[in-house]
Amino acid sequence: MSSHNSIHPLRITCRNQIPEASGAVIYWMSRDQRVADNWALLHAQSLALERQAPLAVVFTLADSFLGATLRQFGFMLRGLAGVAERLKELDVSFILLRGNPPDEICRFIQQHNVGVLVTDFDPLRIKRSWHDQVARSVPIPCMEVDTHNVVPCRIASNRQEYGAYTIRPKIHRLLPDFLDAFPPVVQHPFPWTAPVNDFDLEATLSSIPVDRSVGEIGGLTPGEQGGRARLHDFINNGLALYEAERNDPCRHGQSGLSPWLHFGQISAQRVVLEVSRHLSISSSTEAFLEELIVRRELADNFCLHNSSYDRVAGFPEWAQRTIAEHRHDPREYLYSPEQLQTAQTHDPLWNTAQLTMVNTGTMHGYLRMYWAKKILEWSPSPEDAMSAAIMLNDRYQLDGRDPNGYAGIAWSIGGVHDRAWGERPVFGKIRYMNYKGCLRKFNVAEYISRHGS
Ligand code: FAD
Ligand code: FO1
Repeated sequence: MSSHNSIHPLRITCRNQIPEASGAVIYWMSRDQRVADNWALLHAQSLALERQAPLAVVFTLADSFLGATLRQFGFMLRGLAGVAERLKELDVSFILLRGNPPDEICRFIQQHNVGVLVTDFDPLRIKRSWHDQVARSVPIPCMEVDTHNVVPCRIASNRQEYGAYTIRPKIHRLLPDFLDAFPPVVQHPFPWTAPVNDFDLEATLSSIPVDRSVGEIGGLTPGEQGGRARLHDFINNGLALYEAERNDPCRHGQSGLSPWLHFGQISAQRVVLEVSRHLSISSSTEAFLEELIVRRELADNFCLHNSSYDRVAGFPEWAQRTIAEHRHDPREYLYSPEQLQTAQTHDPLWNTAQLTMVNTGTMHGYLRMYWAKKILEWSPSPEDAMSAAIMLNDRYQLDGRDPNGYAGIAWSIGGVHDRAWGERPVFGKIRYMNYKGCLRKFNVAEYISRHGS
């Protein structure tokens, strides 16, 4: 087999039963915004080479996307500018369409002689509705490739998993089959004939009608290059300390890779291949791979198999019951989403974490749990807590609007992937976290003095 057919067939899902038609191949890029290590792009190119057809990558820029602001659109578009440049060097056209994504893709396929559509897997509701609409509207085969997960989400499990402990053995058993090396994208010999406008980053950035009150984060390099640099810095300076320091918000013990992973600007499989290469499997490496592979793929499994992944209805039975029993418990403190957004609570640690997220676009993983659990405690209802936590998370986090976020918030507020704990007011049997617990875990005063506004 030529190297271009080396994609594992179980990464590919046919989204409609239409036989192949002649014409160009397009990869409708969305979740995995990178050229290197991208199985969807590699599959699209192998189809185009077999058919001796042109290949184009099409990105549909939605005018609004789950409340994203300039902060996230800026990071994404700057990364896409690098993708466009790299593709041009490979004689693969990059086409940016504006408007409602599924409508624009259908129109594009009608206007151009396109024979096959390849998309990248995404379990989010909005993306599945885009893909469903297109698959049933166009007269050509539509294929979905899971290039976000090491073990494809649809293969790891065919149902919602209870927790890391149930999906872990399934993933570990399949991992060796899917930890294969990536072939390169090659110079494409069949040029796209229709005229293509070059991607104009500044014009696009200044013309998108997004909320500009949440500004871009300086000091980060968006795109594939920035992701690779972050990875190598983490491997050289952070990996060995990961296990010891990852839960201490006063240390920089985490990798900081989530923005690049969220936008697919770096492949999780590439991270696994690189990390496993650099260190004999130490307990720190194992702890990191547990988060990167098992926890992350558990989040995709949750969003794929639970249509209420962002609602109280998505919580497990035991959590629904305990929430109902404690729905009318008196709340000692109550805060509106506006008071939370502006960090007007009585808790200096929570306020510091909130303001850190507002100002830097990120929050330490340990504090995200504490942050969300306090929103449950200080909101009038679990429904209010879910909408406030999701709104704030997706408005300010650079890595927001991600299955990891919906799963992380549902874990914190609704016990998803967790078990029942000792019963207490408001939380019921949902795992409780409090200030005193943080004092035991890390130097709260140091965190507040270092990060406080
Ligand atoms: P590292 O610890 O270096 O981990 C590396 C990668 O592994 C992460 O980038 C991520 O892809 C994955 N990972 C790590 N921890 C988790 C986890 N608990 N669940 C799933 N994947 C994980 N993650 C997001 O990507 N976007 C979000 O919007 C988001 N919101 C969260 C909200 C709450 C309330 C909670 C409890 C967690 C949330 N997480 C979210 C998960 C996790 O906190 C972040 O992925 C992590 O802190 C990102 O920092 P890092 O890349 O340095 O992580
Ligand atoms: N995907 C798109 O195909 N088009 C967009 O315009 C778009 C905007 C966007 C903004 C913020 C953000 O966090 C994600 C965005 N995505 C967009 C989707 C993203 O690539 C991922 O598919 C999901 O957010 C994660 O599953």
